[in-house]
Amino acid sequence: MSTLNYQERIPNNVDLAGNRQLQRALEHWQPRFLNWWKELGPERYQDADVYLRTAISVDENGWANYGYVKMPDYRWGIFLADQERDRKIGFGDLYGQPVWQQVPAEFRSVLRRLIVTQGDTEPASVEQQRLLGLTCPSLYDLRNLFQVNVEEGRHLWAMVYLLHAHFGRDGREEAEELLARHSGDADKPRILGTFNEPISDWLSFFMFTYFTDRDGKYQLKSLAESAFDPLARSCRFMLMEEAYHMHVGENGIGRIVKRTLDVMREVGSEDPEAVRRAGAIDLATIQRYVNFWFSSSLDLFGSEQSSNAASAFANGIKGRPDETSFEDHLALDQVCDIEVPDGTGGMRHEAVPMRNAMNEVTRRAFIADCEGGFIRWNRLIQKSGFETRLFLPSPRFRRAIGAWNGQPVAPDGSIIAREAWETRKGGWLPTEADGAFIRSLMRQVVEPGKVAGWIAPPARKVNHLDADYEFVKFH
Ligand code: BYC
Repeated sequence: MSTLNYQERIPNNVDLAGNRQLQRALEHWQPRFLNWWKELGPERYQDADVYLRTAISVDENGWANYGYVKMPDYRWGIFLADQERDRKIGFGDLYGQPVWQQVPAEFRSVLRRLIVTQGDTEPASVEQQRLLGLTCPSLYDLRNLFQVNVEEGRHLWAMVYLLHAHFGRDGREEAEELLARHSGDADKPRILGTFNEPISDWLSFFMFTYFTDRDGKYQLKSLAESAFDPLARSCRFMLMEEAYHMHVGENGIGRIVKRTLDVMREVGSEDPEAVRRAGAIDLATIQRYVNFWFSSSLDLFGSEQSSNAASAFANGIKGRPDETSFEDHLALDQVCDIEVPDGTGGMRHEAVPMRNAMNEVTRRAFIADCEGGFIRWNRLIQKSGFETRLFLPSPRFRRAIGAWNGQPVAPDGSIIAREAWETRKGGWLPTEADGAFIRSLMRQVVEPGKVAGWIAPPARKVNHLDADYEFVKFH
């Protein structure tokens, strides 16, 4: 197992010291990253001591340690999962051939595009979340936010390393651009839609970490299958950090639901107004936020039919998540049944060659994975004796990419008239009034052990420490 070298300016397990040119290039990029972090990273708390985990090994057992760190001093580094000896390409036309340690010239531009797209999401999410610390519901949540943020920063490092090490001058230019585009910027926005949406409240943050970080999980799983071994190894290690981000989302939503149910019992009603008057978030509003973030995250998988996805699969560049669980790694003779609008207000089925449907295959795995939280939250609601259930809307609802782009579809999947969509969408998606109400709840709570009134106290510990621990020390 390779050790992580923390003696160097850039911690790494890639023997950076053995390649002076690359080391110098990355040391040149490092201060730019830090400037970006100070300017567009978490607002106000750069001097605070935050109880953070830092990777110390790439081994799944005991890979991190915990301690107080000022965020700008976090040891962002370059960590790749250990190399698998004699690893072979696991899918596509090149199945069974040795994986690549260098980028083949013919796949250079497509690999660069994927790495840049992946890399672009990481700083984007930090930018989206930069003001949340000012309204955190507890110190525990503040720490979790910062943990997620520093790790997204490290994931950016992972992609920047690949660009610098394998793509020469273009790679260095792309690395600069990753710090030049900004979430929501009118002139230089982030590449993918969801990463330009504002995350200005904690309900959105938990939805984002539940749904959008889970897109991250599935994209990273697909890239972890890549024949380009340094990319596969980078993604394998990123997945270990990513798991916690989704946990933050699931736990956060679960705690909100729990608090809402307590209030519903207190006021003896499911009535949204009554729940809001008592300072909690009604289930109908939670459902509207689910509808928004789930549909936005579905778009991140690309179109159901994609020649990009087909050639990425054929060429061994991007596989399916958990490729080994499939029997047929060539996927040449199979088809995937997809639903498309029939052009007359109805729907028809289309059989798409499997390779062209790889985005849809990945999206379906993501959707199935999203169900878990809903089973748990609905169990809580049921136990409390209430009728409402939270649910995932139809994948056809509010899509902006693919066959259902711009189609008027209700959350239950039925195709409706455009006028009906316009009049009813306020009941399905967060309205301005919802936003104003949620913002009115967002008041900072930073006394150890105290929690805002709209969310239940955390039940989970951080590294064996109880929720009333002083996770962030201000100065
Ligand atoms: N918004 O053939 P198509 C994460 C573009 S999240 C805007 O349908 P393709 C994280 C697409 O780029 C994971 N544009 O799809 C989470 C293409 O443009 P070009 C991020 C979009 O190419 C939380 C065109 O439409 N990682 O890690 O097979 C916090 C036609 O595309 C969108 C990745 O995404 C959209 N939603 O697949 C922090 C992995 N969707 O090239 C981090 C790398 C599609 O024609 N990316 N387009 O100009 C990919 O694998 C692919 O680029 C995509 C699209 C899956 C995104």
